[in-house]
Amino acid sequence: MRCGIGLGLGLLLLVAGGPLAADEEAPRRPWLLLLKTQLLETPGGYPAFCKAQATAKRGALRTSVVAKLKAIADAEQPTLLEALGNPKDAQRLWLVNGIVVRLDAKALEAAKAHALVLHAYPAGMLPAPPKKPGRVDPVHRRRKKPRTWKLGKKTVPWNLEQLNVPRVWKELEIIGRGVTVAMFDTGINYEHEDLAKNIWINPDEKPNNGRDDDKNGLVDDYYGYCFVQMTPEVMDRSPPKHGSLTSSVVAGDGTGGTQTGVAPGAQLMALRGAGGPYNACRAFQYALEEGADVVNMSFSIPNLGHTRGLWRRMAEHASAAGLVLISGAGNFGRQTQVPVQIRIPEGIPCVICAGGVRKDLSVPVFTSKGPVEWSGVAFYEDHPLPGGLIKPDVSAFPGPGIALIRGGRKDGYLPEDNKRRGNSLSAPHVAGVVALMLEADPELTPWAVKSILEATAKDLDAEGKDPNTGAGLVDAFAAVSRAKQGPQATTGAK
Ligand SMILES: [Ca+2]
Ligand SMILES: [Ca+2]
Ligand SMILES: [Ca+2]
Repeated sequence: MRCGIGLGLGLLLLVAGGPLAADEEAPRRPWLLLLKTQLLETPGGYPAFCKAQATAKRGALRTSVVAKLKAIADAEQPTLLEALGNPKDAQRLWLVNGIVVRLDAKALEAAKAHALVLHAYPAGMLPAPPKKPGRVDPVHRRRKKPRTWKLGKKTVPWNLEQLNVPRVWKELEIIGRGVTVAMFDTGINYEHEDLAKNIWINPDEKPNNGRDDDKNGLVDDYYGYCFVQMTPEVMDRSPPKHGSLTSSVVAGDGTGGTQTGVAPGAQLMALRGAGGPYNACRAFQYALEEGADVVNMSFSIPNLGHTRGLWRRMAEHASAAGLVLISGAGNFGRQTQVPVQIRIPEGIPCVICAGGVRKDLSVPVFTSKGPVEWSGVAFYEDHPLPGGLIKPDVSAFPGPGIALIRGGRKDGYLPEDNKRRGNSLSAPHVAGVVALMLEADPELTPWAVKSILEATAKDLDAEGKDPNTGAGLVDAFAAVSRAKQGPQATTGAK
């Protein structure tokens, strides 16, 4: 045990009033201790915040909410850490007011009894700091001029046509300029010719010099960061190259001849992560501090129990700070029952959940259906069954037959009749459309974005928002046109 004695002893002294022998053999696991004071009351805090901030500007919200979150963390965490004996491996978080520490069963019980601890959640994997930072290779230069892009003679695939994307490029001359979409995924093939010009570069970090030039706590984080191995290398090397495929749907620019991306002028920030809440919290914090506007999360985690509530709190705080969160509905229509087909993060109210329809607009069996249930989860009892919370929110295309780059370094596209399918591909279509909307109005709040997407979608299936297709098929041209009118245009939205 690395520092169990001090930690266990400190807690027991505090809680039980006298020292007890720490169990040297008991396994210690990482726990996220959520502290008492949080930004938003649950569950009504987030909707109330959105209502109060109906016409707020996203840029100003980012600054003020992040400052507030950090102030809340600074006010309470030192006291709890001291009570825990200031463990060396403790990690402080600010997106939620929480600390992560390794605790054995006895120390965990003592921690839960502390007056400052609201709840204890399993924190997931806690990566060790690397012995030496990885390298990113090759290194693209920062672009000095604004992004230009023309459709020219590129092939436009059916999925972009049906979402009404080309009209946005041609008639509104909007391509996602100035918008950063963080891909919380397996990394990005930043060498592919269709992605290379759209890779986000950390403006204050020099690559491969072994130093944390921008003092954000991470060494050489040039294109983003890998929160699994704590290295700056985010190249998507191993099959299935999931992050490269989803990235191409967001912002592939068609350099090789086929237009794969909805927003060919947007930038892609690479956040490699695995789904534990500690990892996710670090990734969200990075996205917020480094100026990402959107986070695409093409993953889906089942059976989280009360930890669903921790994900929801993280998402609501990130959204309040102006980050638009998007996830696919999942592919569990066959194996799983409603209300747990749609999981985490896509089942969170503020996360825009993209369902999937076929080219003929019918709903495939594999697409996960709503509603989802929010009850029996610590702090969240607001959407009990039978009604639950209607998800998905909107629909896009999960394939097959989506135009995609190959995952390899410079090897063009998958064939037109490729069989890749899954709502991992629905989500980045929506993320791309949001990037277009945010070029039209960078100040739109996440709740205005969601509201506009739903209000302008083409209704499918049962009339109105339904648990198979949400508010319907995303209409990029209608959504971006509405976005250009500003947040007032969302009044009366579904
Ligand atoms: Ca850095
Ligand atoms: Ca550096
Ligand atoms: Ca409908």
